[in-house]
Amino acid sequence: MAELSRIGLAGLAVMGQNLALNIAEKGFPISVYNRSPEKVDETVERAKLEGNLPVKGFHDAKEFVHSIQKPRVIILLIKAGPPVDKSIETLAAHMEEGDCIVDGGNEWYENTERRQEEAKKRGLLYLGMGVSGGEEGARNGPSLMPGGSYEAYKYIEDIILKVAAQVDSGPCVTYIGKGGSGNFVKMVHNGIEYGDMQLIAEAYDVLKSVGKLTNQELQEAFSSWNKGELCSFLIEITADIFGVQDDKGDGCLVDKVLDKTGMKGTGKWTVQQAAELSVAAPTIASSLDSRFLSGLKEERMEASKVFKSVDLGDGNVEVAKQTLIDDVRKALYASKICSYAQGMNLIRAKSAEKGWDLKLGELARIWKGGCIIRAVFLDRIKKAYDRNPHLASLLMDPEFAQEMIERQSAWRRVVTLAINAGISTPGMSASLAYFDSYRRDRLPANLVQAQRDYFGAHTYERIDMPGWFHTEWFKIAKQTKI
Ligand code: NBP
Repeated sequence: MAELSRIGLAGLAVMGQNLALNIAEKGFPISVYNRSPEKVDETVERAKLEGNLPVKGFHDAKEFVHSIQKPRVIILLIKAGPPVDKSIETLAAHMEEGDCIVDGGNEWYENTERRQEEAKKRGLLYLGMGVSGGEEGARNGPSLMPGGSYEAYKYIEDIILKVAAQVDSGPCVTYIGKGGSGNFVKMVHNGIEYGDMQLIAEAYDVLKSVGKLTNQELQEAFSSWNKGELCSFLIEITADIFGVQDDKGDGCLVDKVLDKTGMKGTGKWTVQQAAELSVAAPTIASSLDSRFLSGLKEERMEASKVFKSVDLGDGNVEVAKQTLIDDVRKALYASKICSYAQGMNLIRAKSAEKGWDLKLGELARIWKGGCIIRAVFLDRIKKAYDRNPHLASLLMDPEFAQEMIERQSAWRRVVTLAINAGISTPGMSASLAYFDSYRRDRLPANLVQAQRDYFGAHTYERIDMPGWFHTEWFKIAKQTKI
């Protein structure tokens, strides 16, 4: 009888193919399966070419399942939603009690929780495992966020500890928590990624449109930033992008790319969850709004004609380049701290609601490598939560607070400059407004509450005595009206 594989993987598009090869390379024989058989053959072929890796391909679901040692573990890397349900139906028909399904897709956490219940009825264990790092991460070491059955996690722990990205503080994987927590954490990771990308795009816009930096100067600025506090995958790839020439015409390719951003849904879910849980996440929300507005390309082109005659400045401001580069770096860093504070607060709120007991510092640790938001900065976030696991906000950590104080003048200069030049910086502005609201002991919310009581008798509290009050604002105002 042929030797059984240690694990199976179904769904051999970009992510599945690369993760399967990664698992095989770490010494775990793997069986692979895909709805369309060509991808199975392609994966087996790649396994041969990339070092005769122990990958066995199957075109038949039953043969695939039976080729895996018991208790069987099958990782799914399939388009989230109904295709995952369909695949589970196909595969679970051949699985037995004690076997385990690991969904590695960007799934809505409630779908995972439903499937966990359904799997339990069949005697199967279930994990929802966020996988980040794209194609490259999947092949060479992703950040993994498994949540759900702890028993299933322990059964695959030896594999995922080796497959995950390795950093100074260990493999970029940990058992996240119960239920759909792995998917939820991956979703917020993606929301933070949206925020990071938007903030970087705004830094680019200010430097290019106001500072008149060339692509080469932009590349130099981003490369130098990547040697300091902003050192991260996204800053590194941004610097690279400015150096790529157009192979179909003159100049840099980035200038020919259509200014319309796509999306697959995790950013939207993050903002919806923030609203659901009453957690302010304005930086992440502004990144989503920016994607919506970017989609209105034709409308924006018409609007640019209508408003052309209005003198908005449009970047015609004289600035010293190096001073601007330094200011934008500081504005980007301070804005980023606010964005991560929002994401972490969202995770904490969900954890409290669901009783997941998520460890925020540990999440920052597993994002240090492998994933799209990997950054030196995450080590500092981990340390902030190590210093105080009950930190109300990252902004309240003494080290981050000091950094915000040191950067706020530059940050205000950049946002003001952009506003005066007619260049939108929704992420940086939202972060700054978040910071300014958070740090003030008195907000104009007193007036909003008074208005609510005026027209809706919603009552209000006072600053000088306990209790709830209602005032006949209308009557008093009419009596005293001049
Ligand atoms: P896709 O999300 O594009 O999904 C393609 C896979 O789903 C193929 O194997 C396809 O089979 C299979 N599939 C579909 Br579509 N409908 C199916 C059905 N009804 N029954 C069975 N299989 C079906 O692949 P991906 O980009 O590799 O992503 C996989 C998962 O990982 C997704 O949840 C994604 O959100 C997540 N993810 C992606 C990235 C990334 O950078 N791409 C990063 C992190 C996470 P077929 O070959 O027969 O059509």
